[in-house]
Amino acid sequence: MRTQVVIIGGGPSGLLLGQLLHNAGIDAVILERQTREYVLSRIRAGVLERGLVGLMEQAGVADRLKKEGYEHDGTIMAYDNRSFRIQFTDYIDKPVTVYGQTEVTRDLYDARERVGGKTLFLVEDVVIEDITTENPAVTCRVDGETLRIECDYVCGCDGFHGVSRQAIPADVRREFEKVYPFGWLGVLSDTPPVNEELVYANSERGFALCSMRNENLSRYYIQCSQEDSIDNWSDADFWDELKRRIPESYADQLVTGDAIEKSIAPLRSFVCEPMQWGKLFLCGDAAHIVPPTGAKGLNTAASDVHYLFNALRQYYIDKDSSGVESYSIKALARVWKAERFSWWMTSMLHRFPNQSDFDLRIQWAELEFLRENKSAQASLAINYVGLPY
Ligand code: RFL
Ligand code: PHB
Repeated sequence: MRTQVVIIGGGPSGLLLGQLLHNAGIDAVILERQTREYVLSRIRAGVLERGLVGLMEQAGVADRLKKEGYEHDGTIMAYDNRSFRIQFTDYIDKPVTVYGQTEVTRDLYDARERVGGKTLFLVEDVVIEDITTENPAVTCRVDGETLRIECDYVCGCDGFHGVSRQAIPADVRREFEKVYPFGWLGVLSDTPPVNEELVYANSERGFALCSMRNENLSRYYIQCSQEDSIDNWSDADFWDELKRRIPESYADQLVTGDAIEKSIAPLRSFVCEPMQWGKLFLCGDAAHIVPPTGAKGLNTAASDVHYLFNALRQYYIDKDSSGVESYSIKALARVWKAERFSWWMTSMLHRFPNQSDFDLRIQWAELEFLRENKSAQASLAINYVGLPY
């Protein structure tokens, strides 16, 4: 088989890139290790930057997002049983959109089916071959058969645990990593959100976040230990702990119900440099991970898609290879700023083991400064709604 671009990974990055390429008349095959149903069962991001919404529009898949997404022009920060609001639009003329990653992915799969794009599911043993030559290929096993796909370029959109990153030789690849000494326990429930906007809370019992998907679907998170298991958390225990971590004014309003999903995610910052090697480009979580505190993971994957799509469009349509040559440099410049913001939000809002009284006072002073100071709020707002591409 031959195609122009092989995309490894049918998560949001791979699908969005595939749709943009399709619309530009560039042929791509997507290889996904799981089934579509499995990919759609992963509950992840909920907050979309304007840039991602723009890419969904550009890809022609934003109709439902426009109808069902909620625009938020502010967020609540809470600490010490008090809270304050940051109005993004006081500082930047853009809101964020609350619309689940599951729905983004569903819209992209539906669009891909409509246009008849080739997606292979349940692929195994994906191997990238001859990536530094003019004739790269990807081999894999599907339905017990071995398949070899020759192509011009390979896009590694296969997430943190994928195979693409490993195709960059170890002596070329530089990895930067910070693992945080805690995780997030998340619950999705068929209940109305406790507040119209997200509430990020620093409490002496640890971080908590109140988020949502729609008027009757809430998403809550609490900081937990790295070793914790969802078996240790009954629904009642979760709600009790959440109430202890958010200001009383919110706890009193909290509507509880059965958890329809419960999971624990580790928190990590990670960047791989470079993000390209020969004819291979890394995109999204395959190249970088952020802790979810700043809502930047999916959004940073989207900015990679923007740079990569433009580079490939320039190569195929304008016959100009300058974009494909500079992809890694352009993408990484923005990635590191998202890394910094996510690290800062995480450091300000969580309780760390062995935090001294000094560390706690500094954290408190950071939050006080943010509450009182317009420049500090502007910095949060500009980063949260998303830096320009
Ligand atoms: P994904 O979503 O991991 O998709 C990769 C796909 O590749 C497939 N795959 C392979 N396919 C073929 N062959 C192989 N060898 C393969 N290996 C893997 C996988 O099955 C999968 O389908 O990466 P992608 O597309 O780069 O997307 C990244 C986002 O999923 C991620 O950054 C966000 O979910 C992070 N994130 C958030 N991001 C935000 O922007 N805003 C948020 O509010 C937000 N909240 C979150 C989050 C992530 C969370 N968790 C669970 C880590 C909240 C949480 C709790
Ligand atoms: C979510 O709704 O899942 C969500 C929202 C904001 C974050 C992280 C996750 O910072």
